[in-house]
Amino acid sequence: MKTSTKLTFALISGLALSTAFAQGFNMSTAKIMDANQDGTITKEEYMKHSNDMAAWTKMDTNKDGVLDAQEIKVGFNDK
Ligand SMILES: [Ca+2]
Ligand SMILES: [Ca+2]
Repeated sequence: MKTSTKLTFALISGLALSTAFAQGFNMSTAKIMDANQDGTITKEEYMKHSNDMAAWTKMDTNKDGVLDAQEIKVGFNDK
């Protein structure tokens, strides 16, 4: 019980941190950034709307140079 509470707290802290990095980003932003609407955001698509590469690096968790659906979901923190 204690461990899972700790884990939940860590997850929430992690989310809060990523929100701070990607401030103002949400799923609408993601849809606008995804210029060719293939469900992923390439670095080129991203850079047309933001030069916050620290946020990019944080969101591209598998470091393949593309934000896939899962990374977008986490990074853009839809609410
Ligand atoms: Ca795209
Ligand atoms: Ca990626």
